[in-house]
Amino acid sequence: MGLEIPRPVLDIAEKIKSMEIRGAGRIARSAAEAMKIAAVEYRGVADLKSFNQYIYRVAEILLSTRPTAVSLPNAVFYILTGLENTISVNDAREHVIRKADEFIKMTLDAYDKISDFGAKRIKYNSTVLTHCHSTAALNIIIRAFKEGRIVKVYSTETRPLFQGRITARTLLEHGIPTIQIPDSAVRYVMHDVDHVVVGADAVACNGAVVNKIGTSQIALAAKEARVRLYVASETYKFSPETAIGELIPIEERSPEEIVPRIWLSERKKIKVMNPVFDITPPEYIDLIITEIGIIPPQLASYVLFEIYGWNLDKIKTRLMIKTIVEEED
Ligand code: RUB
Repeated sequence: MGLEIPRPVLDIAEKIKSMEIRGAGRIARSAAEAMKIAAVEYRGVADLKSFNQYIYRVAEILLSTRPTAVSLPNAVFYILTGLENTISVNDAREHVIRKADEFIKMTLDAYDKISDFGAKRIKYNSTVLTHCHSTAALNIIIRAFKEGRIVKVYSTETRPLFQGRITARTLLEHGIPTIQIPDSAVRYVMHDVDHVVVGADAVACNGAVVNKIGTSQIALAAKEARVRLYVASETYKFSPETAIGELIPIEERSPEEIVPRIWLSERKKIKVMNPVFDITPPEYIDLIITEIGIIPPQLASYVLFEIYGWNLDKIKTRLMIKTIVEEED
């Protein structure tokens, strides 16, 4: 497509792909930052069509990094929406910068409200279990601890990449008594747990939650033990496409995250599956805690329609932009 994509933009895309930048919220903010850098660094001709082609190309590169966290396309489409009404390159550049800043601010503001709403749902003297590393879930846990509601937290290792260690470190930094457990010990400790608090990579229209692999097993164990499971999810993690029947793709990563490379050689011939997210059905979720309020999962569609409108026009616009982005490739 002629115009070179700035190195810092490609670096962000690479870091999302390699998971140096990870977690749905951070992925979305980094993508917004990359769009902003791309707009600032545009050195092409002063022609709106060229700018748009360039920015759609940037969008496409970012969208191709990781498939599951819907926060990523939601960030990109939030920024692109309205670009069609701009009248000059400067106007378009400013649009992208303004919307990227707006999106980033909105995501950061959401943490405060989510921790505010969420902490109140944790009973005093509770033991909480969390999985993977979710900033939204951690915000609730940290706030609840400060309010004297939490006495200890079980944090799963989260194999194969051990994001649970980031969680454990963060909890300890806040002085929260933390017990790291292998993922397989969840059912063993569940009798000692009052609440499970996890994050989300995507929330479907029917209230199903996509989160780190293992979440649905934890939900199963929680339901069996009658332990309440709360999902901390900003509204930009709700998937509008699921309102028109689209499915959320589940990322599969390299087998080498699971077994030594030598196992994969012709001689050993072992097959490896490494799905990194799973789907927890709404029946296994007690509440979804968003920045606009707390909902039972069955009301997820209300959140979507609150944002995108009952007539689905905004979702259609979004799909239209998506098509343009894909065609530009
Ligand atoms: C991270 C993960 C997190 C959600 C929510 O998966 O599943 O629970 O992304 O995180 P990965 P946050 O490590 O594969 O990106 O609340 O920080 O957005």
